[in-house]
Amino acid sequence: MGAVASPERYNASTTFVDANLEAGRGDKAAILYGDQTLTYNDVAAMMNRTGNALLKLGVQMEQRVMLLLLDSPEFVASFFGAIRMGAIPIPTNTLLRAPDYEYLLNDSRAVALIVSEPLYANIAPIREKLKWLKHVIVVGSSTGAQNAPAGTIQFAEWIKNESPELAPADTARDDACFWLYSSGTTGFPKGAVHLQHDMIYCAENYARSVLGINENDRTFSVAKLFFAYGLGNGLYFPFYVGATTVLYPGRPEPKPIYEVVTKYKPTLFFCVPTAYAGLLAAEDTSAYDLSSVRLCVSAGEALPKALFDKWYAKWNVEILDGIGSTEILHIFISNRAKEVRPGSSGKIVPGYDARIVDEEDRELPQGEVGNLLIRGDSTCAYYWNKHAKTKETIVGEWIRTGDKYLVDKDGYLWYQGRSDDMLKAGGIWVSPVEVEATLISHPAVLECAVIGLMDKDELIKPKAFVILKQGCAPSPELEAELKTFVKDKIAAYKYPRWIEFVSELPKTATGKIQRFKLRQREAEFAKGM
Ligand code: 3UK
Repeated sequence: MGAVASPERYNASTTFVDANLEAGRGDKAAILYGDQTLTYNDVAAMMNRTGNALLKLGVQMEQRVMLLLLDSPEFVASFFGAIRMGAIPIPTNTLLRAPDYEYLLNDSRAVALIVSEPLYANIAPIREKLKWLKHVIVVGSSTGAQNAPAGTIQFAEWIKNESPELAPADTARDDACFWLYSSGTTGFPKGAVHLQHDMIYCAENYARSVLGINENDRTFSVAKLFFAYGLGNGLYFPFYVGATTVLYPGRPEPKPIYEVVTKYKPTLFFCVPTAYAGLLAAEDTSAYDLSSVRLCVSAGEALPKALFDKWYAKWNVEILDGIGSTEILHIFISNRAKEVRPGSSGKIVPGYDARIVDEEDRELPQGEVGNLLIRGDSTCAYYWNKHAKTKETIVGEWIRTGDKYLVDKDGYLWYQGRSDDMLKAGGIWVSPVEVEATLISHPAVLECAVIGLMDKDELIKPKAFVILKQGCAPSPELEAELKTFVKDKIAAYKYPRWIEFVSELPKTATGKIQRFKLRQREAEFAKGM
């Protein structure tokens, strides 16, 4: 199980592009983008032109090329074009700020940056501080070199006269292929180095085995391509089987998401829990049609049972929750169609093994909460220039996920929070996730976050920050009701001793609640008292 054949000399671009031409799919739609359709022949030509243009700039094997791109054909051509000529693309979060890009460009020593025009404003002010960056290529809606900002190259002009043919670089299956930066709770982001053989491993073991993806599928990922999650969903999964991907460059708001689904009729829909909640909260959905979708997928954070149920009741399609990570590249534990246990992450994906261990790395009995370790051949080789972090995280064949899990007697794995966000109340572990999931099932609650807070005896107890749904007003009665509600649903010691009604919660770019920011805020508040 899980062994995926890739020869010793192997360039990943051949699996995801050339193989489709060889299978006779050259004229088949690979990408739907606005009113454009790009066939697999078009993708191959654009990839090779981009690879040739990088070679002409003097970019060498193993040099890094940062991609700061909206979901678009240029993303696809840049990603596979760089891989093809042996350079290393780094798909990068488009929601960050100039100082973040300064760090990422200098840390990676990228020699070229390919950036969407609207995002260039975050690069222009830091150009002087970029020690290694030589070339900036701007993807604009406008054509003509004269329109590119000063000191940049215009993408369309850049590739226009290049040859559509390019032999793949002579890379090995274990060569670096691409990097993805992953941010922890502390310190700078870490560049996770993925190898040439990693994508095919996830495509075969998760996309084909678990989702049953095939050439008749059409994918749409609300999560953008620069996320490890979106990169599989919207690019190398569909390309692995010669399916079609729908790329949407805009903001993932409920209205455009529903419009894209209704218009392009995807069969596989990939999203994150926060966006599912937003889609469910949208007011009038009568004009939208999701009947094309055979499966929905959720990852990035745990999908509460209540969301699964509401979505199923509304759209009559299951959401398969699965957990993945940037380091492991894609989903390694997942629910399966018609075998979903809502609220769980599902079962281990073929090609991966899980261990749940205590603080001394001793295997725990079934049913006990412990640290999740994973083994599987899509795991990154190491973190770039972060030897200590690499050794802390990757131990032989195993990688520490930083997640708390338990496994039930049927092999379903249940997420219990991050190891760094767990709290104890009265000496007993409380999972903030469990308390949150309970609160969310209350009809007045839209979103919430739970952290540990010191009470007057300096003992940790749970505190909840609650965003109410539109039309619900904060009141002492509601506060009391929510406490009782939780006390009645789960163990009494878990109920939030304090509830603060708020209008927003601090979140990462991926939509994960930043509990540490709430803890910081509470600490500052206590100091000031
Ligand atoms: C958490 C989940 C509970 C968990 C990702 C799918 O999220 C992805 O990667 P990141 O590096 O974060 C990894 C961490 O996020 N998490 C993700 N999914 C779930 N927790 N239930 C889930 N379903 O703490 C994990 O360690 O941003 C997701 C595919 C590829 C990915 N990189």
